[in-house]
Amino acid sequence: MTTDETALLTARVDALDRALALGDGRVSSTTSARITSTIDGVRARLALGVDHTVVALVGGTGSGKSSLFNAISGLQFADVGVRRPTTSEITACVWGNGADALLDWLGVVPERRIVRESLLDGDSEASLRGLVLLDLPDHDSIAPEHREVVDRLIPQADLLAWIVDPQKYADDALHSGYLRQLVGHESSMVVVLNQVDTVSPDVRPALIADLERLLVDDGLTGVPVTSASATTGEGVRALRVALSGVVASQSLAARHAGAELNDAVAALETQVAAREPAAASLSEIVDTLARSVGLSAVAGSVATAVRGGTPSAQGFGAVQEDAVALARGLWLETVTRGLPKRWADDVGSRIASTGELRIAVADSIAELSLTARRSALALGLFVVAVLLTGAALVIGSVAVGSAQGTGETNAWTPAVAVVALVGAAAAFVASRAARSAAARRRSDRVLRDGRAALEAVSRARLAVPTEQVLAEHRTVRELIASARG
Ligand SMILES: Nc1nc2c(ncn2[C@@H]2O[C@H](COP(=O)(O)OP(=O)(O)OP(=O)(O)O)[C@@H](O)[C@H]2O)c(=O)[nH]1
Ligand SMILES: [Mg+2]
Repeated sequence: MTTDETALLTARVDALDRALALGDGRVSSTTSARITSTIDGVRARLALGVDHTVVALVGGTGSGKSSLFNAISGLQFADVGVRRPTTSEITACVWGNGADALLDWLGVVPERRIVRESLLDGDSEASLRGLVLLDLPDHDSIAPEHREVVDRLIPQADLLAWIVDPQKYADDALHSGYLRQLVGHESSMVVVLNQVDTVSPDVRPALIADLERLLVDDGLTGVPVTSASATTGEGVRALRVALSGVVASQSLAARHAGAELNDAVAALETQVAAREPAAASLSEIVDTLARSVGLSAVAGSVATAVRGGTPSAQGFGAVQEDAVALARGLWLETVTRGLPKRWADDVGSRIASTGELRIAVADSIAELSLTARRSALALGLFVVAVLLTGAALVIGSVAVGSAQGTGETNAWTPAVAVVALVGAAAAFVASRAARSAAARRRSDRVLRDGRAALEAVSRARLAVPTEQVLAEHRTVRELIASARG
C-alpha cells in the first residue's frame, strides 16, 4: 500500500465515519453496528501498516487447510487429523518479524504463532517475507465457535484462500453461506481445489471448469482458481509463487480495505434517499392556515365596518384544529416524499406538532391590527354633499319665493340651485367611492398582514426544522459520495 493509497483510504474511512455520526438516529442500528465494525477494522488495519499481508486459508472441514498450511510453510506446525473438525484455534505462520501487534489484532494466541524465516537457512523464504499465513477452523463446523472465528477473521484478512476439495466444492454452506456474500471482493480472493490427487488427471479440467462456473453463478468474476495436493505437493510451489507476488505488490491490504469500505458505503446508501425532496412552497400551507382562522371572513368584517355597516362577527374566533392538522399533514407529506422512513419520522418529530402549530397560529393572528377607521376623505365629501344639497334647497326656495312675490325671476338663481344639486350628487357618489376604496384597502391589508403572520409561523415552525433535517440528509449523502472514493 502506497502513502497515497493509505491517505485515500483514511479519507474514505473518515468520510464514512462522519456520515454515520451525522446520520445517527436515522440509520438502522444493525447497519450502524456493521459500518462501525468496518470503520474500526479498516482503521486498525491501516494503523498496523502494510509490512505484512494477511492470507487466511478458509474452507469446510477436512478440505485440507491445515495440510496446505504445512505444505506452504514447509513445517508441521498446524494440526492435521482424521478426527473432524481438527483445527479449533487460528494458527499463524509469519515470514519475517514484527507482526506481533497484527497477530494480537487477529486474535492469534502466542502458542499458535510461528516465525518461518528464523527457522530457515538461507534466503529460500525471502520472497515470502511479510506473509502472515493463517490456518482457520472449518466454516461448516458442528462447533459454532469455529464459525464465529471464521466470521470474525474474514473481514480482517487481506486475502482469503478458499480451500475446497473434489467432494465438497459445490456445498451450499460454502456458496450461499459465504461466497455469494463476497461479491465485490473478488480481488481479495483465490480458490484452491485441493486433494486433486484423489481424482484422475483426465477429470480435473472438468472439475475446475465446474468450480469456475459455480463461482460465476455466485456472482463472482475473475477469482483465480488453482488446483493443488497437500499430500503430493502438486501445485504447492505455484501457490507459493502466487503468494510471493501478493506479498511483493503490497497493495492487497489496500484493495481489501477498499472492498470492505465499498460494502459499508453500499449499506449506508440504503439508509438515505438518492436526493432530497424538491423544495415545498409555503403558499398552500398558508392558504390552509388562513382558512383555519377564517382570515377572509375577518377581513370582510373589517371592510364592512369601514363602510359603516355592522359586521356579523368581529375579530378572530378559535383556530380550527382540523385545518391546522391538514396543513401540517400536507407539509409533511410533501417534504418527506421519497425519504427513507427514519428520516421522514425525524422531520415529523422536529416540526411543530398540530397543537403547537395551532397555538403559534393563534398567537400570531392575535397581534394583527383589525381597526376599522372610517375614511376622512369619504366623510369630508359627505359633508360637502350635505352642504351643497342644503345650499341648493335654500337657493331653490328663494327663487320660488321671489317669483311668487314679484312675478319676476332672476335667470341665474335656478341654474345655481341645479349646479349645487349636481355638485351635491357628485360629492355623495365620490364619498361612497372613497369609503369603498378605504374598505377594500383595509381588508386587503388585513389579508396581507394575516398571510404574512401565518407565513412567518409556517416558516419558523415547519420550514426551518425541515430544512435542518434535509441539510443533514444532504451532507450525509455527500459524505457517502466521498467515502465511495
Ligand atoms: N489425499 C489427500 N488427502 C489430503 C490432502 N489434504 C489433506 N488431506 C487429508 O485430509 C484430511 C483433513 O486434512 P486437514 O488438513 O486436517 O483438513 P482441514 O481442512 O484442516 O480440516 P479442519 O481442521 O477440520 O477444518 C487429513 O486426513 C489429511 O491428511 C490432499 O491433498 N490429498
Ligand atoms: Mg485444520
